Amino acid sequence: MDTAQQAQHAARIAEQGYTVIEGAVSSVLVGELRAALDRVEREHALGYAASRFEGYQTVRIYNLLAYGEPFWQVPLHAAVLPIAEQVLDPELLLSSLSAITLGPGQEGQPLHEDTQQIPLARPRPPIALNAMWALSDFTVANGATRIIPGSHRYDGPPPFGAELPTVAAEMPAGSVMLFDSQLWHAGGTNTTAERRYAISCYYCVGWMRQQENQQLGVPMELAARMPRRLQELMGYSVWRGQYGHIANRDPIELLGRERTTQMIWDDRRVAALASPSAAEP
Ligand SMILES: O=C(O)CCC(=O)C(=O)O
Repeated sequence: MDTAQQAQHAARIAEQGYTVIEGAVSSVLVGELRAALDRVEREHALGYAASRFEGYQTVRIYNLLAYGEPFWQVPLHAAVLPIAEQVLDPELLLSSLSAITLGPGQEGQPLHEDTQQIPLARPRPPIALNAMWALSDFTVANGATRIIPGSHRYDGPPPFGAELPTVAAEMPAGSVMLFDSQLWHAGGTNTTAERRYAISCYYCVGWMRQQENQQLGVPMELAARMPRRLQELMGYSVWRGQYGHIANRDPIELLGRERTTQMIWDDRRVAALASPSAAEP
């Protein structure tokens, strides 16, 4: 995807709260991810979730990075990450990576938005972006995500349990729907005999606390084997040269890598904070 197409997707997210990238993911990767989800579910004897929100007929697998390849490819995907960087922040973080497998009979989820606990007035610039990876065809019948286009501009989240007209985000397997966390949405109802496979790859701005604590949730030996950009997205990084530091060091050094970040206390950076023109070389 070229930069003009990326900009078009970013503009659509700003206007309507979401965009769909069809054909973003190869059928090979879709197949690998589905097989890996089935394997993890089997090996860890995972069952249905235990709350209405998560879905009594839904298997949720959290902390997916801890299960190794091929999940590592998801947050880094070239068709998606540059758009998220553009919409949110070049120094964005992965907030969570989880699978949402809707089983037959799963009822519709309550409408919500993904940052409704955050105590900031709405509408606001995007602070989190959900990339919903369709690993099955998403159809009305199997519970395609329901959305209310434009609702990212509303001044609050939906009242709990509200029944409102929604649109089904139907898309072929291999598509990714990117939406501003403020968009009102919900998982649909699965009336088919098949499972609806999806991965939610949820990014946030670099200054925000991540939903999943990946630095503790993913063993450090495993994290050390990941590509550097993924390590940074997990939180082995420092935002604007300050947030996330350990005694003025970049946590990426814990994984045996050299830091490239210029820390805030470097004289030139401090001068730039006081007076931006002072930072000119
Ligand atoms: O499964 C879906 O389509 C949406 C799920 C969702 O929005 C959530 O669990 O927060």
